[in-house]
Amino acid sequence: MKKVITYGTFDLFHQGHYNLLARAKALGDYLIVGVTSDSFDLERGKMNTCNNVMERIDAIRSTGLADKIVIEEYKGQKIDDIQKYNVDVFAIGSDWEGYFDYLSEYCEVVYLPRTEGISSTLLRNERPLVRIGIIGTGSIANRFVPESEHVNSIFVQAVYNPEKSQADEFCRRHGVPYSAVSTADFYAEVDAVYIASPHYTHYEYAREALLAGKHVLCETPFVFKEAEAEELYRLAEERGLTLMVALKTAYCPAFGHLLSLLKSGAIGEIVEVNASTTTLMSEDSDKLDSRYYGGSMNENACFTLLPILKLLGTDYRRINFYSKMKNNVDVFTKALFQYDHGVASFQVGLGVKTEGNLVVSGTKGYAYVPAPWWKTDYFEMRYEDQNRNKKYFYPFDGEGLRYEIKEFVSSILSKDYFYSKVSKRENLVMAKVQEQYMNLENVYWI
Ligand code: C2G
Repeated sequence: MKKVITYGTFDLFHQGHYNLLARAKALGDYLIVGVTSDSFDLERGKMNTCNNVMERIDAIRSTGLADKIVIEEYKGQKIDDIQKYNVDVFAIGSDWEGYFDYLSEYCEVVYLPRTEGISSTLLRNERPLVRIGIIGTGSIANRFVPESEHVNSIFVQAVYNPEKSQADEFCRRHGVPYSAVSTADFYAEVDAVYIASPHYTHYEYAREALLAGKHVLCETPFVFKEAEAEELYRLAEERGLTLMVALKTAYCPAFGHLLSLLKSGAIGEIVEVNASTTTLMSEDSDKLDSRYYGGSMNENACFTLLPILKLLGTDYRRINFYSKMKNNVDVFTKALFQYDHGVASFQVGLGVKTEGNLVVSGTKGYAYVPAPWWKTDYFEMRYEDQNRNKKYFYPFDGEGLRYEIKEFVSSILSKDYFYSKVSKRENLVMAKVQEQYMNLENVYWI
C-alpha cells in the first residue's frame, strides 16, 4: 500500500484545498492529512485563521478523501510522522516549491499544482470588516494600532480624545482616517470600540458605547465596582454585543498552556498561588495621582488576580490587604486570600520593587513562571525529584496584544463563537475585589 501525507491549515475550506487533497490522494492508496493545531498556527505567526481546528478537521473529513487525519503541533513533526506512519510520498502545493526538499531523505517529495484564483486569504478578505474606533491616545493605544495590523478583518477607522489635537496627532502618526469631534460623531463611524482612556473613565465610555450599539474591548482595570461591571454585561447581553476586557496575559499562549497543565493535575492539588507585578513609576506620574484613581492596586491588581481566580476559583472566603501609602495612594499592596482549600497572595507596587514572578504550589510539585510572568513565553514545572523537572517554552509574536484583538474580532464575526479566556464571573469578581479595597474593607496600613 502506498501512503501519501499532506499538511495544511485548511482554513475556510475551499475548492483549492479539495483539489489538492484529491491530487494527493491520487498519488497513492492511503491519504494522511495533517491539520495544524490552533496553537501551532499562532506560533508560526498565522494569526488570521477563522475556523478552529475542530471545524477545519470536520471540513476535511466531510470530503471523504482522508483516510487518516492527524494534528500537526510542532515544527519538525513532519519527519516524525513520515517515519511513524511509514509514509511513501509527502505532497504539498507548489507555493512551497523547494521548501520541503529536506524531507526527500525520508520519502518522495511531490509539489502539486495549486488551484489559481482561490485562497483562504481571498475568502477572509471578503468577510465583513470590523471598523474599530479607539478612545484615548496614550501609550497602550499607540501599541494597539500596529498590533491590529496582524489581525484579519479589522480596521482602525476613528479615534476620539476630548483633547482633539491629541487625536489629530495620533491619526497622523498611525494613518487613522478619522479624528472625531464628539463621541456621537465617533460612534457613527465605527462598529466596535477599544477603550484605552484613563481607568476612571472606563465605565462611562463603555456604557455609552454599548448604548450606542457598539462592541466593546475595554482596557484594564475594567471598572471599580461590581454593580458597574454587572450593568455593562447586562447592556451587552441585551443587545447581543461583545464585551471583552483587554487583559492581555489571559491571551498569551504560554499562560493558556500553563493553566491547562495545572488544571490537569501536573502538580497535584493546587494549594497556593503567589503572583507579583511591580512597576516603579516616577512620583509625578498620573498613575500615582489619587485624583486619577492612581495606585498599585488600580494599576496592577487585575494581572495578579487573574491566576488566582483561574486556579483557585472565584469563591474565596476573605481577603486582607496590607498597603504602604504615599500621597493618598498605595505605592505597594500585599493581598492575602483565604479559600476553603487553599491560600493565595499577591504583591503589587508602583513605588516598591520586587521579583515579578508567579509560583503555584501543589501537593506534587510547583510551577515557576519567571518575571515578567504576565507576558511570559516560558515556565517550569518543578518536583522533589529534579529529574522530573520540565521547561516549557511557547513563543508569541509582538506585544501579545494581537491575540486578544483576534479573539475580539472572532467573537464579533462568528455568532456562535464562545470566548472564555476571562469569564464574566471572573471580571465581576475582579471589580468586586477593587471595590472592596476602595471601600477599605480589611485594608491595613503598613
Ligand atoms: N492550496 C492549493 N490551492 C489553493 C490554496 C491552497 O493547492 N488555491 C494548497 C496549499 O498549497 C497547501 C494546502 O492547500 O498544500 C493547504 O494550504 P494552507 O491551508 O494555506 O496551509 P499552509 O499554510 O500551506 O500549510 O504545516 C503546514 C504546511 O506547512 C502548509
